[in-house]
Amino acid sequence: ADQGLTEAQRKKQQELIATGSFHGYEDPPRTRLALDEDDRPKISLWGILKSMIGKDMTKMTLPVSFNEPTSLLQRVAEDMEYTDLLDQAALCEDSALRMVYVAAFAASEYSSTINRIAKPFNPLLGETYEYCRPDKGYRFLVEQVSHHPPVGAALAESARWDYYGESAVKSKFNGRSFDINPLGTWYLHIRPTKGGEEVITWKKVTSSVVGIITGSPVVDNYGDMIITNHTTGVVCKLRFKQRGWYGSGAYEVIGTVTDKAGRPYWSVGGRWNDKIYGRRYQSDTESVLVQLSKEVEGSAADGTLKRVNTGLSKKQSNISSEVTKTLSGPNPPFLVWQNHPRPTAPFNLTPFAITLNAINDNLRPWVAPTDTRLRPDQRAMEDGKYDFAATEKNRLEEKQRARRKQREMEGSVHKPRWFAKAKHPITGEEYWKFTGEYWDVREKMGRKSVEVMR
Ligand code: CLR
Repeated sequence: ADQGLTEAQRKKQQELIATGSFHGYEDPPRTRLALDEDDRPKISLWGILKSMIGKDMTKMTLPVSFNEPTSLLQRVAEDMEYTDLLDQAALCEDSALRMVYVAAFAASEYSSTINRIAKPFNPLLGETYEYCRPDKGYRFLVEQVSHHPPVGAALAESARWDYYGESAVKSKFNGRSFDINPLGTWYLHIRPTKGGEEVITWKKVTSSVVGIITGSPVVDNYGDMIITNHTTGVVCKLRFKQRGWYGSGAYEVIGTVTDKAGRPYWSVGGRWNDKIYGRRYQSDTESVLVQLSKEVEGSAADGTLKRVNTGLSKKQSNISSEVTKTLSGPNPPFLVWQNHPRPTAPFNLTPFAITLNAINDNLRPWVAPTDTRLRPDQRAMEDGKYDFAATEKNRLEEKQRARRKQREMEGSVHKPRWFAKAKHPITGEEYWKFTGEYWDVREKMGRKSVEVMR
């Protein structure tokens, strides 16, 4: 599998394999939950939230039926759904074009928020979550390093890239909308097929639950995202439009990629719930790409690409002259990203999210005792045992409180197990540095368990 890999890429891949990261992941990812349908009681969000104006999420006690059977740590892992884009980014020879794929990746992270009006489980302090995909060639780890405020430290690694950062959110219900402001910086190291490693950073935009009072809540994601390549000076300014009245502008994202001198090279545009296109920069270009994502339909990603490039589409009759002109003109747009299909599923989970909490006899001996997969409350929720989920959730949170009291009495502080604070060599910001131990310890402990358990 390491054919065509550069020296640096091969070295990383060897490291992933040598540390046994993929042990336990022999079975294909899960495709469905035990439950066919979640029969959670439908309670009005406004009915329960109206007494919580001004509160943040950690201070809200909500009935467990407002939860979904994922944890915030697993929601971070959901960023991994479209890592193919990062592999493609590494293949680009030109740093500016590479940015188009990175921008699409940064936007693709929001596609999973569609129809997910539910509260993920708040991770316990010290809780971890690992997720490996031998078929995609990456491993992922996240640890809850602080409880108040809640902070997760994450790192994903693969032959062609590393992705890491801090998942810390400030949330507040202001009476109309429930706003979630991510604080941390996300880092991407790309090892391109040609040229040296490049370091790229960005911060996530605001997520907001709107339409609470009218009884049709939806998640909106909006704001300006600046994606900076610190190595080459390439920048992408990506704007997530805020949803307007009657849903105008919903999901729209547009951006321009500039080089280190500020010259525009590429345009990016589309909708984060559907498709994103790229195109050589032209002054008129971004709104056309958004229009394109609305008018040109297609199913298979490359199928669409072909149709778009030749200007042919099933829905051609509905295509505006503006888009037709773009398709047949110079610098035709190309499809960069397309959302995976979303079949109906319990809790409206995406097919990718369904894979996250799976555990089987192959994996059980390898995961850390702190892994989210072992949380009984979340497992009960996933199986539709909501009352048991609620009592177990209470029990675990009480235990956590007792541990905190104990620490306070002893005057000790919790120390994260797998990450440590450090100053970032490139941005100068404080960040969570992986201490490098997790996978080695996992391999050692896992081997022991396998010996005992089989
Ligand atoms: C958005 C993508 C970011 C990581 C992230 C962090 C917090 C998540 C948010 C995402 C999506 C929306 C979210 C939020 C926490 C709470 C909120 C799940 C995944 C839900 C919709 C709030 C539900 C409201 C309750 C009162 C029921 O990279």
